[in-house]
Amino acid sequence: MKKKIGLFAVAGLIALVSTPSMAQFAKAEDAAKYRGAAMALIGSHFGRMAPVAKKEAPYDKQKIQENIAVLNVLADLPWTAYGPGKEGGESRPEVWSDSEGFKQAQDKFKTGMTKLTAASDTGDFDAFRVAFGEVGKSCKSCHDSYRKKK
Ligand code: ASC
Repeated sequence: MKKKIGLFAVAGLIALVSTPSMAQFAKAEDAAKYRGAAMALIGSHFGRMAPVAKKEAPYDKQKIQENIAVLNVLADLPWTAYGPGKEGGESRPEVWSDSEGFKQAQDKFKTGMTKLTAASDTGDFDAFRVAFGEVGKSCKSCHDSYRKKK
């Protein structure tokens, strides 16, 4: 019995540190830094596929798939860091005042990522290019509405 409780405790601890939805931030500033860092990584992994989509670099099915696998992990990270009272950083107040619209923008991105993943698995360059463009549009429209202008 004792061993079983120990195992549950370990499993619980792993879930606590590894589940993004469990992420906790002591200060609003910490949350803003976290989502900024996650967005920067998403931008890097998304942006490195741009030359391929623009036909400036060769299409390599496996490389694209590997990159999209990383992106699929990163794509879940920023959203838990926009909780109540976590205003600031590059976020516009609309993230909180229009939380429904912000949620829809997240969903558009996630749907786009699902389609991009499926397209990249086919190995069809044009399918990849079109799906890549759609995700890019979702990034841009969300930034236009919810990110502070630089
Ligand atoms: C990126 C990045 C964005 C989007 C956007 C797409 O690589 O950092 O914000 O793509 O430019 O339109």
